[in-house]
Amino acid sequence: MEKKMRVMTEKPLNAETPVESLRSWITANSIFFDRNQGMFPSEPISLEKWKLSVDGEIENPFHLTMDQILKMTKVIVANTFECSGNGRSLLKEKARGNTWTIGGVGNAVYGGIWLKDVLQQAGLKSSAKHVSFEGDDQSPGSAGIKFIRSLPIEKAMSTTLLAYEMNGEALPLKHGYPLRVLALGWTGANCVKWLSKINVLDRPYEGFFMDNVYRTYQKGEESKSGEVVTEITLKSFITQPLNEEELSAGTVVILGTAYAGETDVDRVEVSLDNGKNWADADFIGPHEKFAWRHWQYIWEAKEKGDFTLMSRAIDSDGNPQPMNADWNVLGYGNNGVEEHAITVHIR
Ligand SMILES: Nc1nc2c(c(=O)[nH]1)N[C@H]1C(S)=C(S)[C@@H](COP(=O)(O)O)O[C@H]1N2
Ligand SMILES: [Mo]
Repeated sequence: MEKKMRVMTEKPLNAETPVESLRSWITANSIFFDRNQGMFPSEPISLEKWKLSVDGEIENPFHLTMDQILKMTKVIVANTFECSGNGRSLLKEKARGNTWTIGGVGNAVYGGIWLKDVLQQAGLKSSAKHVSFEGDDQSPGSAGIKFIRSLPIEKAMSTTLLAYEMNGEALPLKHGYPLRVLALGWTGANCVKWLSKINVLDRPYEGFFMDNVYRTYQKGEESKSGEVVTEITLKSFITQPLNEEELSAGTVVILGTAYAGETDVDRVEVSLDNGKNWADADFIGPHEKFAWRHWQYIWEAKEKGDFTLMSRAIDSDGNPQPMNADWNVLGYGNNGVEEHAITVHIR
């Protein structure tokens, strides 16, 4: 039976995927986390009315209909996608925002077109340095401002997808129907839903959702002085057993996941004694460039007692997942090993 999502706010809808559902390599559309700044369209827009406009620092401003998009070369990509604020409520020092635990992440197989194919058709001028995307939310954001985000031209011209399909179905309404941006390996905020306008710019887009949020800054600093949140940080966590689960002595199958944005995860280690000793976990399941890697570790739990379990990922450049996350005012990018530790009771 499918577990229920944990709803943090109803209006707008912000809900996280239950841990149990993160054990599957593909996260089903029905259970994929929801993150909305505003109310999403109440019903799907008719494709006759919808079009994507492309404008700005380009030779030929034009627009594309869905029919035209569907005739372009289709790409299928598995991508793990995480909200910048995922893990926020696990930080030791409280940070402002939705109380994500670990379920603000999921992995899906998307179908769509490369953004670069659209931009090449547009003919970029030499002044083209950033690309902004506008979403068609209803009254978006507490600030009542359109959800507009930009990406640097290098990301836009390489691994950015415009997706119209999610796990073999039309992109669900909640997730951006009919078309959304997917900056592969980058956090959710970089992936505008209900995409309607693309604007090529000579500088980053300036606006609320670029400058006031989705930046890492410290207390007493201006939000704009912080870095924009881009790539997903190296992280692993345990999905089985659950935190505070009571288990019988014997074989315990520890399951988890690990991901590193645009980088590859090389290894995952597990500790059964609060970080004193570590042993290698085994990868299980598919290995795709932008997708998480699931892993398992078989624990012969002989003794009764309380145990603190941890996992630690190491990326292909040899960087380990940090023991503690770098704190920032909005609590973005919590990838700390300790913050994600769980306790289990062997009875
Ligand atoms: N138009 C629009 N796009 C958006 C948002 C939004 O509020 N409006 N939220 C962003 C954020 S912060 C995240 S984490 C992802 C969430 O996508 P999902 O709801 O499909 O999981 O969408 C991003 N794109
Ligand atoms: Mo997000």
